[in-house]
Amino acid sequence: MLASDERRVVQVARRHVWVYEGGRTVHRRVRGGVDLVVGDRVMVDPDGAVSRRLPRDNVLERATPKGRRVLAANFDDLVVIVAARTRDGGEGLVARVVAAAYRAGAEPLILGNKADLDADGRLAARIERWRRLGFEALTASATRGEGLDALRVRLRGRVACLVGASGVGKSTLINALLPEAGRRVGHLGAGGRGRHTTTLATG
Ligand SMILES: Nc1nc2c(ncn2[C@@H]2O[C@H](COP(=O)(O)OP(=O)(O)OP(=O)(O)O)[C@@H](O)[C@H]2O)c(=O)[nH]1
Ligand SMILES: [Mg+2]
Repeated sequence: MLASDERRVVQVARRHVWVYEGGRTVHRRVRGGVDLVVGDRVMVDPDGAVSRRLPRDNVLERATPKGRRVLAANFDDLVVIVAARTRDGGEGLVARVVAAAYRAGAEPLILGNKADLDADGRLAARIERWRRLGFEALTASATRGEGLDALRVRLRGRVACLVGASGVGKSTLINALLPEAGRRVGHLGAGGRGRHTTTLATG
């Protein structure tokens, strides 16, 4: 929950942010020295500028040659998306994101998308393997709408951070889950080479 003068950052670009307030996304300037990521809770001054970041409950970090970089903050669920017939980072990426979720004190959720392309059952077998290991893992088809009801129920009222390789269907999923997503979703290019992107959705 946010206090009345608190806002949630859904998108960041240098000294500008977009914050979710009153049911829509509003552009705000950021005062110098305030470093923001998607998910940050901020205070807005009477003149409309963002002047202060509230303490972060948790963060998603990425190791870079220059040290650790914060990618997102204040999320309940960290969802790692893989997909049938897609270069998706494999089980190594899933394991890294699950570990990051535990570090952040967030719930990891593994989502196998493009189930409609899974004629050979490879995706289903991967998801089943994670389930047998005790992890929460679901399958879906963002384009066909399969599995989305379960996902909606699971994420309702929570803040989810979606992570996955380019092309696994993050944007398609968000658009299917939150048709009004333009107002509630921030996208963040998270890889040095843009290989992964991070999306934060507030439900
Ligand atoms: N067959 C099938 N195609 C899908 C599904 N979900 C997404 N796609 C397709 O996969 C492609 C990539 O989807 P995006 O939603 O753009 O993927 P993304 O993860 O947002 O990719 P980046 O923004 O590059 O990180 C698009 O052509 C989608 O239509 C699905 O469930 N089934
Ligand atoms: Mg996308």
